[in-house]
Amino acid sequence: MGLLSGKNALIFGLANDKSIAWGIAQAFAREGATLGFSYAGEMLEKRVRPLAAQLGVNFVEQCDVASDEQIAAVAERARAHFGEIDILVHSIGFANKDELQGQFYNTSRAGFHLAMDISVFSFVALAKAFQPIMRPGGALLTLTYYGSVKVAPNYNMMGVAKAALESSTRYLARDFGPQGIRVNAISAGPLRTLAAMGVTGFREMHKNFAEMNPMHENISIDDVGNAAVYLCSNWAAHVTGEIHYVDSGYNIMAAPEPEKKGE
Ligand code: NAD
Ligand code: 0WE
Repeated sequence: MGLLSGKNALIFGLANDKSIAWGIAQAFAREGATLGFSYAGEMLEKRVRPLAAQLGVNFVEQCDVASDEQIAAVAERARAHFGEIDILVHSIGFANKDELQGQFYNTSRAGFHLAMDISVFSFVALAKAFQPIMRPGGALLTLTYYGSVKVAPNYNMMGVAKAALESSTRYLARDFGPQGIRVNAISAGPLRTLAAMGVTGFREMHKNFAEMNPMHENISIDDVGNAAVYLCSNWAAHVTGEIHYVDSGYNIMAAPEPEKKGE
């Protein structure tokens, strides 16, 4: 018996085998969940289909979360296919590249709106669309980053969006509490995913992260997957509205270790 046996889980944000969504999908499959995937656009279909086949997933639907119609359509298809859903994972974030470098004050009105729409409102909109088919005892989960709390150079607009996402997690937890549905977020350390590639200074940030954290180790998408299993399982009953760090303890440190003599 897996920790998620008998549960239907829908995962949004699968792009390729480096995606955090893929780490979560593999861990959920191992724990006996029945899975469904949703991906952003046609360009990704050729990557997502083979991954779905690998785990025997036969619900694979396109949904651009910028569209109310596509969100309504995927919820309707999920109802027809699964009847009810126990777990919904939101692993989606996007800002224009221009908003992820230089001065934060240069963020454009349109860029601000886009990042908030795709990275924050989409979680609220999915929660609303799936609310009628969420089973009591179920869970919603999203992915965030520490740049919401402290300034991460160049993360800029996404930091502001993640702060709003974390707050949305708490407000949704209040809304869904009476229905017996929990809402949480995982704040993951830096991972070499598609969304991190081409980001100014990412390599160095990844290296500094390992040097700064108490465990001196980077994290993996499997680490995030295993934490997601816990948060979405019955073992986390009554854990809701939480921001759960999977970051080798990076967020607890106020200063790096002093250099030892001879180093
Ligand atoms: P990823 O590129 O694999 O995943 C991001 C996903 O967002 C992609 O699948 C992309 O298709 C999807 N997406 C973008 N616009 C969309 C739209 N309009 N409609 C539907 N889907 C859309 O990268 P990832 O690192 O796995 O990112 C997943 C989540 O994890 C994001 O919220 C990201 O902010 C967060 N996160 C990432 C890191 C990291 O270092 N990589 C750390 C902490 C949190
Ligand atoms: O949340 C993220 C990724 C966010 C992201 C990345 C991109 C790059 C490509 C959102 N939108 C886009 N749009 C693109 O066109 N992370 C936590 C990873 C990340 O991104 C950074 C980071 C880290 C860490 C951007 C700047 C600085 C640090």
